[in-house]
Amino acid sequence: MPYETLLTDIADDVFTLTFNRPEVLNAFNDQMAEEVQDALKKAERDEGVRCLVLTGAGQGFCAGQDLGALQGRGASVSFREHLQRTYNPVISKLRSIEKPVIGQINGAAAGAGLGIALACDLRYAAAGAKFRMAFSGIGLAPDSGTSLFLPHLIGYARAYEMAITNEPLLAEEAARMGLVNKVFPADQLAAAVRALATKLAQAPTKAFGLTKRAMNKAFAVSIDQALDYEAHLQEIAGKTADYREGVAAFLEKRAPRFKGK
Ligand code: LHQ
Repeated sequence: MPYETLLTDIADDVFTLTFNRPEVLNAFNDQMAEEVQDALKKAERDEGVRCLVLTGAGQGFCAGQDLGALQGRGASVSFREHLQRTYNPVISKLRSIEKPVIGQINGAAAGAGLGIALACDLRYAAAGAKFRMAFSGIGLAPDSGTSLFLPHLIGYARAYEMAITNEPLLAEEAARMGLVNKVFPADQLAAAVRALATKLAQAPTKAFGLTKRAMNKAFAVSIDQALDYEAHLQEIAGKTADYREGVAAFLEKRAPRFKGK
């Protein structure tokens, strides 16, 4: 398939999607958001796909929004619209696709990239992979489903702590907390995921899809309601001076000076 920001592959009924912007740890630009949506829709429709694997090329899994690309678009961007057009459909699709989705977390997962990792059904991670909320680092509120999935996985206090300290969590600790299913040495991760994915793809995947539907239903707030509410809050956070300062400081590689405004 002719994607510029992704690699895709189908083998043994397993669809593998690899984010492929390794120079920015596979951070998202708009093109990548469009291409991921297209690839997921096709994988959902394709009866020859019975399990999905998401991973990243190079050192990272996905660093969320490409801050350079966003900065280049000036102050007029509506974050609500941005989220509704980019990450929200991706997260929503990952949850509604009735086939198991495995996150092969080869490296850092941050911001919307963490949201994508958490929206997968299972996470197998490379030893040392970093999980970071990242939003508060640039003066923003959580989006991409992180406000819903993270407290469910690790409990409110640890989720809120991760959000406000912005400290990265390493794969080993993430596994102890229940955020990651299993950790592997980096050079064994792909083989472990492949073994699991090929096994799942030959299993009763219709029942697996219904299991996912049932467990989605058990969220007190629906996934789409949570995504809409996040987009509303991010519209507010995106208009603050702290957000502008946070992104400028990141790109200038200096510590931010936040004012709480
Ligand atoms: C990057 C990025 C990046 C560009 C690393 N962009 N270059 C979107 C927009 C609208 C509304 C609000 O919501 C959203 C959703 C979001 O995702 S907002 C959050 C955006 N993401 C971040 O703020 C993450 C920032 N990055 C990090 O925290 C760290 O880089 C992580 C934890 C991902 C990785 O840490 P390290 O392994 O220590 O790598 P590094 O920091 O040295 O980064 C390696 C390179 O990647 C570096 O470039 P360089 O030229 O120096 O090698 C970074 O500048 C670049 N990079 N993230 N998001």
